[in-house]
Amino acid sequence: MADLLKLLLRVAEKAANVARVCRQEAPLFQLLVQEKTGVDKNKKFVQDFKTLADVVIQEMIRHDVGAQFPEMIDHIQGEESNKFENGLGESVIVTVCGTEKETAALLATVLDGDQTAATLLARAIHQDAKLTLTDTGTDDLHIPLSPSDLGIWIDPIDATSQYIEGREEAAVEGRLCPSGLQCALVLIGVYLRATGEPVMGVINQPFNHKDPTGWKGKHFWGVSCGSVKACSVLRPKDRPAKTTAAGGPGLSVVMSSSEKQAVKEALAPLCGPDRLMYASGAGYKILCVILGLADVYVLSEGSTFKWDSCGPHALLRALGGGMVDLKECLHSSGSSHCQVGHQDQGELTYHQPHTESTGADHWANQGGLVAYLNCQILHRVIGELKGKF
Ligand code: 2IP
Ligand code: CA
Ligand code: CA
Repeated sequence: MADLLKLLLRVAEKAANVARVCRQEAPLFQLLVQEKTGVDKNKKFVQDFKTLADVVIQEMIRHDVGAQFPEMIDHIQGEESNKFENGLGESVIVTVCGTEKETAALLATVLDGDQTAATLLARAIHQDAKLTLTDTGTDDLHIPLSPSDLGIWIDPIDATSQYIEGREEAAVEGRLCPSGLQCALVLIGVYLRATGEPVMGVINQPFNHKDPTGWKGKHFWGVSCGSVKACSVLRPKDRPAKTTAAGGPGLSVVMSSSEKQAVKEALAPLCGPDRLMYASGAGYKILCVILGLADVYVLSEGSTFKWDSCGPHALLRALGGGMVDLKECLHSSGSSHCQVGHQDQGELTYHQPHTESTGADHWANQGGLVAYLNCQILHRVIGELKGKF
């Protein structure tokens, strides 16, 4: 299934191109922003936005993966619904058509007849992403998976609010970006339909850094399938010291700025000075753990969803870490998670909805989560949080 990984890297790069094109054209970007309503609304935000870019990206990924792996087409899910309402109140189903021209014509109906915008978008969707996979080593990978056993979760753009706001913050080497365009990510995760285990993940950061020709992106991938573990990011033990947060005084923890005060206070004593950090974007915070910019990401609420965590979770597992349901860990006795044979206790899974919930909450990570690379650190954090909130 190295072919699937390569395809996901390509479609994620295409998605990043679409995200960049939409931001480059200010009037186009204004046009694309629509307010979310109804049960799909993420309760966390008073104003949550849905962009046509989101919908278009998700449909493009579904289209491209379905074309190459027809066994997967009914098992590709994402955050967005492909129903879009235009300025005239008409409902349009957004799909990727056979040709660029047809897609442009369909998009024009969503964009109230704006041909320029529709043509620009359709071009980005139908363009073949030229991604040089030099750092990947994907050619030698033999991944023992069959498409008919797999499902996919897509978050076409995570940290939409940062994407829409579009602040251009200068990144500091070795430090995370608390907010800004860097926090916006394309997330694609592959899981086993039978067990819900995440086995492959791709993260594309469309706005990694800016050079004189514009914003440049970066991609990351990981595979964790039985004994096959591979990742584009170095394993923690192979990383040069100083480039990571690990090893300094105290732990480093990244959280949402809206995290409960009781959780912040409980974790502060574990952390070194300035190492209780805040950043936007659920996916970005997990990426910070993957890259060693933080030891753990702790979230006490059910405000993330399967599409936020599936892809990055696969990278954590590829590096020997994981992502657990916080509530489940707080209520379980002992520390069996690190012991042989119990590695998967409390790990998030991706195949079962919460049937009692409605709308997006169907697929929420309801018990909150902890993302980690080092199991001992996970235990210290869980131990510290027990009984505190
Ligand atoms: C959001 C986004 C938010 C995050 C929230 C996610 O996804 O990642 O940034 O909140 O949990 O559901 P926070 O930044 O406080 O962690 P989206 O942008 O796709 O709606
Ligand atoms: Ca998200
Ligand atoms: Ca999103």
